[in-house]
Amino acid sequence: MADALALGRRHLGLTWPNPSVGALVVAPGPEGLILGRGMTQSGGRPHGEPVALAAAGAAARGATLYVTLEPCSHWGRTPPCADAIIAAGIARVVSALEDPDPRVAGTGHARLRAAGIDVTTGLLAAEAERTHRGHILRVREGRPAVTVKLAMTADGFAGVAGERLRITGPVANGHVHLMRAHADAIMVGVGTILADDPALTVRLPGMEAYSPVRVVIDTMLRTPPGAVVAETAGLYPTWIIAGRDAPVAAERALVARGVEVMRLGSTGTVDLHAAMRLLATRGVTRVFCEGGPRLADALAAAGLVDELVTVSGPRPLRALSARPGIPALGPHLAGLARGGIVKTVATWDAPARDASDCDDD
Ligand code: AOF
Ligand code: ZN
Repeated sequence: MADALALGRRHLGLTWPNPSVGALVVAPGPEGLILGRGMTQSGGRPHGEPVALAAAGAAARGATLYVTLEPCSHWGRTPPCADAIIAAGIARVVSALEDPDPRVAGTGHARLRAAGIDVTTGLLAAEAERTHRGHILRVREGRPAVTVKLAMTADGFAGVAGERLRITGPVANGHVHLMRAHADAIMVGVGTILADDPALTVRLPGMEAYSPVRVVIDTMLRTPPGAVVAETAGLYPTWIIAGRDAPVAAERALVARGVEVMRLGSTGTVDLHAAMRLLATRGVTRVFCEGGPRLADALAAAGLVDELVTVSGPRPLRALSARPGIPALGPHLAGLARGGIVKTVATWDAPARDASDCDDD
């Protein structure tokens, strides 16, 4: 099951609105010979099980299927996975978790049992819940799972107002690109666009297809039409979530670049709960928020942070700027971190040798 989970995690970020499910067909007997591997494919179909069954072919008859989420029992673009498993002659199914999707919700396991298959559930359930957290939250709460990532200096600052700092080096940046790849959407506040003009794409060799949708929270549509995220909206989707009172002319200029502007009814700042609901409606299951610190803390205040990742640079702020810094963790995020509710992953690496080693984001 651990192998099936690892397999499924490889397609996180590609399969939304569907979960990324891993499946292994294993021969009966103590050797545990793997006959077929599968995971949910880009865009969410085919599901993981038929891919693994096809790889195993006729050898699947009498074999065991390990699967990280309950096989579906509903008709989508293809027949239910439960039917494919029965037709392949699988003798035993080991499943990590019941699928909370109301179209499934136990009926997949029941269908397999009714066909005489030996079904075990709950193996590595806690780990499967972590892997499928985006899917579970979208189904149960109508919102995506949210990871907040903040880069910080060795002494805990996110930067200084109006100045662009290179805080982290190439190893940490590679780590961040991998985390981006496994998200469905990258979110930033407009302040980050104005300060850094980031690209917010995945620039790892061979992983370009993993670039997520870019989402900017921008109440008054201050994103310049010349910003990188607007200029490249034709290549990588850019969605800007704005308030009701944002100027129409700004919207037109952004839409002309291929940006999708979504207005929420609220006046004042964007209602982050409403923004998350909107993203879930659009199929987003995993959001990776890269700041800035104000948006990150507002998400924490709204109870919308599931995981906090801090990426530490090697230098203290005074080595980077003489100006007063903005603390990376605002009061609400600091509270979450202290309470241990949120996992903190620290990455530290050597300073970049020169600017070309640094990430432009
Ligand atoms: C599986 N195996 O690999 C995945 C499943 O829109 P559809 O028809 O593709 O169905 C999507 C639902 O199927 C999704 O909400 C989730 O409940 C389940 N995903 N099920 O048996 C898979 N990805
Ligand atoms: Zn299925």
